[in-house]
Amino acid sequence: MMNVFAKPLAAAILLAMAAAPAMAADHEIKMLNKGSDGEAMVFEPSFLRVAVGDTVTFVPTDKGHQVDAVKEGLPDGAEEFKGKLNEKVTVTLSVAGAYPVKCIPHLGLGMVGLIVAGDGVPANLDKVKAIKFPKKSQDRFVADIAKAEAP
Ligand SMILES: [Cu+2]
Repeated sequence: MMNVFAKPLAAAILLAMAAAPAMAADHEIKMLNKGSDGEAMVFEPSFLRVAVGDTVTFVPTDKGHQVDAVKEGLPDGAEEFKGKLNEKVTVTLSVAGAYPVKCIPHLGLGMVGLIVAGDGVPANLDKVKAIKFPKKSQDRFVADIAKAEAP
């Protein structure tokens, strides 16, 4: 008698566990005057791939930085975000795609980054590639885009 009920119950529990979404993770990106590679004015890491639904926290480890989404490059339907100077900002990446970011005070010094939510080549990558930054930022951004294109 026990087995008649236990088996479907066990199956139901397994199914529920498989269907439950994985716990969303939080990832940290530091805003630094000097990166661990010796480069000045960086998001570290400047490229990051996360799961859709994860959060990313931009930490003002050094003073004088902020983070802005580069809105013209965001995935369709993604929420724009804009941090104040020295503000810690947490963003939920609920839409799959690439999220370009910049630090306004240091845009001329190369302080940009790219976060990809989801697997594969992001659907909005052409939009991201169309963004034009000052040279130092553009050079770093192109390197980040190459990482976004890698599986
Ligand atoms: Cu900065």
